[in-house]
Order: sequence, then C-alpha cells, then structure tokens
Amino acid sequence: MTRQSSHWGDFDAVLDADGNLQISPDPRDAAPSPLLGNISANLRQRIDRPYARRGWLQSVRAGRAPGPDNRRGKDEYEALEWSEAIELAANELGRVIAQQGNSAIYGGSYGWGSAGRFHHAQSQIHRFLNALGGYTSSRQTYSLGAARVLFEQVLGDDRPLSAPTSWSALAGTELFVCFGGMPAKNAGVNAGGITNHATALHLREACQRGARFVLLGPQRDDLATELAAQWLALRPGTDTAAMLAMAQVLLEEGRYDRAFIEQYTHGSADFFAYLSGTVDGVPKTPEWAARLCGVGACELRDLAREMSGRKTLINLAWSLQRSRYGEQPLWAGLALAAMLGQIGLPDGGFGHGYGAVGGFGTPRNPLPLPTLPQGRNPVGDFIPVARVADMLLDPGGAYDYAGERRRYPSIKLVYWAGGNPFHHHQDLRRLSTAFAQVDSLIVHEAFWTATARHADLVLPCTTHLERDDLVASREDRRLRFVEAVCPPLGQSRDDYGIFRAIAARLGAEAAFSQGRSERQWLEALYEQWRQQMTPHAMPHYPYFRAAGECELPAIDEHTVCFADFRQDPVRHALKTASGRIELFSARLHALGYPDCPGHPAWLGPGDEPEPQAAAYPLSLIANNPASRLHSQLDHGAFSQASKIQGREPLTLHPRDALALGLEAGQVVRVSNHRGQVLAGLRLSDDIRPGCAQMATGAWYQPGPDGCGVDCVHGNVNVLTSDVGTSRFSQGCSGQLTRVEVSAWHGPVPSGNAHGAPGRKHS
Ligand SMILES: Nc1nc2c(c(=O)[nH]1)N[C@H]1C(S)=C(S)[C@@H](COP(=O)(O)OP(=O)(O)OC[C@H]3O[C@@H](n4cnc5c(=O)[nH]c(N)nc54)[C@H](O)[C@@H]3O)O[C@H]1N2
Ligand SMILES: Nc1nc2c(c(=O)[nH]1)N[C@H]1C(S)=C(S)[C@@H](COP(=O)(O)OP(=O)(O)OC[C@H]3O[C@@H](n4cnc5c(=O)[nH]c(N)nc54)[C@H](O)[C@@H]3O)O[C@H]1N2
Ligand SMILES: [Mo]
Repeated sequence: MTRQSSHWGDFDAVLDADGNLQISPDPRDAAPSPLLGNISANLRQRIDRPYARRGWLQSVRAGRAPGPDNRRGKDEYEALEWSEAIELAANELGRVIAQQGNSAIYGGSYGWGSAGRFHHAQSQIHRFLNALGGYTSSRQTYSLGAARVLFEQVLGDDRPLSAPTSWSALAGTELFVCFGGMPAKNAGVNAGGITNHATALHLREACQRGARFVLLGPQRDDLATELAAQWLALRPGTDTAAMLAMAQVLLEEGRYDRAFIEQYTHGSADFFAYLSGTVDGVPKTPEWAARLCGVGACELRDLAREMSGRKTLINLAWSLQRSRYGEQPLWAGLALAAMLGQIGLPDGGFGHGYGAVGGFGTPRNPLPLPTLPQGRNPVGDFIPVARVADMLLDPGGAYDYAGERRRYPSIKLVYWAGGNPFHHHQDLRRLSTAFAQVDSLIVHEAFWTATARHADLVLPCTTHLERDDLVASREDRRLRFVEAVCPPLGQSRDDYGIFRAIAARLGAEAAFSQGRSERQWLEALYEQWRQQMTPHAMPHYPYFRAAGECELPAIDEHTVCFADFRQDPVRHALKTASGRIELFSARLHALGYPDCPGHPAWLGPGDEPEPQAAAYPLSLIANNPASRLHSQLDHGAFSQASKIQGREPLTLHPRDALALGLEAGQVVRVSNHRGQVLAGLRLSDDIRPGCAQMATGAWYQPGPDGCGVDCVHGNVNVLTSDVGTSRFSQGCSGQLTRVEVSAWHGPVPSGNAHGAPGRKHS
C-alpha cells in the first residue's frame, strides 16, 4: 500500500495483480471527496510516447523555421524517439531565443497541474525557462482575476482572501448571507492538497446552533439542503443591484453604522449620493433592484433590516467576480458590509470564498513550505492571465491593466506544462485561431487533452501516481511524503527529467538541475526547509521519510480579518490612498473607465457583455464542475457517471424544458453567436427559471466536418465570452453568458474525446 495525495485529498493506493488501482481515503479525513473516484483514470488513455504534429515536423526536419499554421487541432501526429523530441524542443527554443529574444516565449503556462511541492509543474517550467534567460509571464488567476486587483485598490491588499476570518471566529454568527452559496462540491478541493474536509461540518454546526442561512443566487443547491436556507432566486449577474438596494435601505432608514463609516471608510458621500439617486436621478431602491434581479423588493428590504440587527457574515462566491463587471458585486458587497459596521469583529463582516475551496477559513500556515526555487526572470513582459488570446492575436496591441496602459509582446513560441487552456479559456474558436498564430506550441501532458492535440510537440509526462514527492498546502497541518504507486507509464517522463534533458542541450543543465537527481532534490528541499524552520525542530529527512509525514508547528486558529485595523486605524492604516476602506476611489474615478467607475455601481447584467448576447433567451451559468477538478480525469468513473448519453449535462428548470418541448435525458444543442455544443439534458427545480447551467471541463471534441457543431461532447467554453471583467482588472469573465437550447435531431456522434488524435503510420 502506498500513500498518495491529490488536490482533493490523501489516499492509500495499491495496484492489484490485474493492474487495477485500489483506492482508500485517508481514514483521518472526516469527509473524503467523491472525486477520489476519478483517480484510477490516471493510469488510462495516456500519451504513450513523444509525438510531433505532422505539418510542423515536416518544416523542422527540412531545416525550415516553422510558422503560423491553422492546421493545429486538425493535423495528424507522428511518433518520435525521445532523443529526437528533446533535440527538436532544444533547437526551437534556441532558435526563437537567438532570433527574437526570450520575451518571444510565452511561459505563463497557467493551470493547476497536480499536488506536490517538487513536481509542481508551474515551478518546474518557470525554473526551466528562467535557466534559459526568461520568458513572458502571466499575472493573476482565472479564479480571482478581478478580486485581487480590485482589493489591492480599495483595501490596499487582498486580506479577505489571504487572511479571512477563521471558522473558529464565526462560532457566533447569527446570519449567513450567501451570494452564490458555499457549494459543497467546491469545498472538496484545495490547491496543493487537503488532509481534512471540514467545511460541511462547520456549516452543519452553525445550523445546529441556530444560525440562519440566506442564499441569493440562481441555484438552490449552492447551499446544502440540511442548512434549510431561504433561497432568493436571484438572476445571475445582478448581485450588484440587490446589494445596492439593501445598502440604500440601510441609508434611508438610518440603520447603518455611522461611526464605522466615518472612522474606517473613505468616500461614503459619493457612494451615498449614488445610492440616493442624486447623481443620476435613480434611487437604488429595492423596487428598482427587484426588476433587475428578479428578487422581490419586500425580500430585499426585510433582509437589509434583518442584517442590521444581527451578527451577519456577508459571503460572496468567487464566481460573482468571474463575469463582466465582476469588480462591482465585490465592491458593492464590501460597501454593504461596511455599512453594517461588523468588519473587523468576530462573527460578522465580509467574506469572499467560504466554501470556494476546502481550506478557506482554515488559517494559512505563515511558515515556509519546502519549495522548488524558480530562479529569476530577467524578462519584464507579462500579461493578465486571461488575456492570452488577445496577446496572440494582437502583437504590439495596446490594452489597460491595473490602471496602466500596456502593449502585448510578440510571441513566437508557447510552452505549456500543467494546464489546459482548452479547458480554462473562453471562446474556444477564437483560442484556436490565436494558437494558429505562433511558430511553435510545446506541451507536456499525460493525456490527449485538446491542448495536447493542438501542440506541435507533445512530450508525455508522468502523473503524481508515478512520482515520489513532498505534499502540503498552506492550510494543511501535516507535511507528507508520498510515494510512486508504479513506475512511469509507457515512455512518459517526469516534467523534471524532460526539462533537464532539454536544458542540457542548451547548456543550461547546471543552472536548472544543479546536478541533482529527483531523489536528491526531495532531500535537499526538505533539508533546506528544515533549517529555515529553526527554532521549530523538524525531524531529519530519514526520520521524516520513514514516518511518511511530520506535523507542522501549531498556529493560531483564531483570525479575525481587519481586527488590527479596527482596533487602531491609524497604526494599522490600510495601504490605500486614504488609509481606509475606499467606497470611492479617486484613482479609479480619474481613470475614467466606463466599466469600472469610481464607486460601486450598477453597470448592467454580467451575463450580457455584448449587444448580440441579449438576443439569446437563457442565462447560462458555466461554473466549476461537481464531478471532477476542472478538466482533470474527465474519463474517470465519477465524472463519467454524470454524463448523459456520453455528453456533459445541461440543467434547465422543468418549466423552461416544457416550453421548449424538451425532455430529460435527450441530447440538446446549446448555442449562441460564438458556437454550438451538444449536451445531455437534465431537469431540476433547484435552478431559477430562465437559467441554464453547464459545468466546465468536458473535453473539447470538435464535431465531424460539416455538422456545424464545435464540440459534440459539451465543452461549455465554446460559448463563453473572451472579454476582460473590465479594463481595470482584466479578469476572466467566463462564468456567465447567454444561449439558446433546442432539440438536436442530427446523428449523435460517438467518438472518444479522451483518445489519441489521428496518427500517421510510416
Ligand atoms: N467558463 C468558465 N471557464 C473557467 C472557469 C469558470 O468558472 N467558467 N473557471 C476557471 C478557473 S477558476 C480555473 S482555476 C481554470 C482551471 O484551468 P486549468 O487549471 O488549466 O484546468 P485543469 O483541468 O486542472 O488543467 C490541468 C492540466 O494539467 C495536467 N497535469 C496534471 N498534473 C500534471 C503534471 O504533473 N505535469 C504536467 N505537465 N501536466 C499535468 C492535467 O492533465 C490537466 O490537463 O479554469 C477556468 N475556466
Ligand atoms: N468539485 C470541484 N471543486 C472546485 C473546482 C472544480 O473544478 N471542481 N475548482 C476549484 C477552483 S480552481 C475554484 S477557483 C473554485 C471556484 O469557486 P466559485 O467560483 O465560487 O465556484 P463556481 O462553481 O464556479 O460557482 C459557484 C456558484 O456560483 C453561482 N453563481 C454563478 N453566477 C452567479 C451570479 O452572478 N450570482 C450569484 N449569486 N451566484 C452565481 C453558481 O450557481 C455556482 O454554482 O472552486 C474550486 N473547487
Ligand atoms: Mo480556479
């Protein structure tokens, strides 16, 4: 039996005599994640050896530099020996660096990869590219693009995310007001690992001691049934209107905390003027909001009054800021919490992400963790991560980010390890066109994802099941040593081994590997960490390895976000222009962006970024999947069990299905002006009428030529919009769009979204 770890939990694994993987969750985990049911798919449908795309290979073998090529995604693949694959990768990197400089390499390589401190794909690729002289990098995440940039501006830092009030300090909360809920599915996962799933337990305890839950959002199951929440079925993308209306009630009825607003916030006069309508003639009353968000004016007024009299935590799901104008619900939610005056106290205030990931609300470990150093990147160029297609399609083009005017670099080579842009990015037709612009796309993958199927050079890597590693996330209280369950499958190699071999051909071996084997690295990272941990006495490596884990030093479990600022707003002034929470930002106002003005504002629904989108009747929620982590292990048993006729499920309210003449279980076409996908229809009373929901992560499988369907398997990112949340933070706005749904009468193409592409047999 071997101890292993994933982003969704620790488990023991045995490979039985028939080659099947038997998994049992760590018995110390209170509520293991059902996603463990996907793990054994790590050993199936793998990329067996290195491959090159035919069109690209013909160029480079003939000694020609490759160039833009729209056959990417449609071409055949040719098997290579590792020696040639390494040589081709090194030659192409060498060529681009010599001719265009290191900034022509895009190495942002966004993605979750696997849990593990040494084999962490992002650390590996960034260290490798730095050893070659650097690369154009990316900033922010698809998770929290708008939040981090906005918080920096109006709070001075991202403390609601990096130091949220701990669950232990919410033991007296009377009212949880949850925009977008705290979906149990999401709390199964935590970046880097999770030893104990406790979110559901914290919520159950709160409910049992009498706390009340109110859910504002389009899906009732975003809060567990056992919490008996009141569901206000808000139309997606309209939270800002509901929040402004509740703030207006507090203002009009004098129910807000005047002392808090005066002492701890800046710019309330401008914000209040906007609420009252003295600026635009529109008082932001509950009646005004009700028409926009579909929640009754009485409900909004009652909730505002109730909040002002109870210990209230206002929590916003991360999804709220992953759509057009995503900064606004965040800022409006913060302003509403500020008016309640409970920020900086236990049991109340403002939260952003309780339930978004399993570790949220567990205090983060402030001490170091063993970490592979990434080196220094001499190239200054970067993009906000979700602007990747814009960059590839518009080299030299101007854009704004965080209040600065910038230009996109000109990229010739894209290198990806540990992420799947054909999962995470929006408007996949556009992304295909973007990837057609570069000279070369090099990808390390274990599986034939659509990203691998677009690559020019596909280098097969191991999964975590085939590697030893050190594992811990910032919220874990134990550092674990995990061991390979089996040797590398097929001809796959660890990312480390692949990078080391390429670095050697480019004269950068010593800089990248320091001459260490994987084993030597694990020991060195551990021992360096052990010394950094002094005066805490951590066991020496052989003892740690033998025990398989060590406890991390105890930390204070009781954190109250903004407590220091509340106690002493002068000594602990925020790092904003005013030193306070900004309800009005002079800088944002001066920037004059219509899509991110100087105070929280209603700019229109977040699901209708363009005029055409309004033509589609249903508001589509493209959220994170319950059946897997993103696109990972979509061919696993738990993910497959959720499919309908082999497609990703689309959920509609029975009333909408009836009006459209559709029945549960049938294959439907989901479309808008960006494309069409097939899905399997699921009906549920838990979704607001007028909405559709389809999770991300079904692997992209273009339909047969001429059928007009972009993805027969149901990759929802065909339909989503590739536009920044705003000119200010340029976050991903993939969560919401608009679509129409109709019966699909054509043939239902089978085929294997997870299999290998066509191969040339020579
Ligand atoms: N429409 C819409 N789109 C979204 C979202 C949304 O809400 N709506 N959510 C967004 C969010 S929050 C996120 S975080 C992103 C997630 O997007 P990603 O993080 O890109 O998604 P994953 O499927 O986790 O991709 C990880 C890839 O790494 C591979 N991999 C795993 N381990 C290793 C390894 O050790 N080495 C290498 N080389 N590869 C490895 C896996 O096989 C997988 O293909 O998606 C975003 N996209
Ligand atoms: N099982 C599983 N868990 C995961 C992940 C995964 O892929 N699978 N991904 C992880 C990652 S990387 C991240 S960043 C987090 C993401 O955390 P979130 O972004 O919070 O998660 P989502 O599931 O995308 O969205 C949560 C809910 O928000 C609701 N919602 C959508 N739009 C709106 C809106 O406009 N208003 C309101 N009020 N509600 C809305 C939807 O009903 C949706 O179910 O999840 C993490 N946890
Ligand atoms: Mo994320």
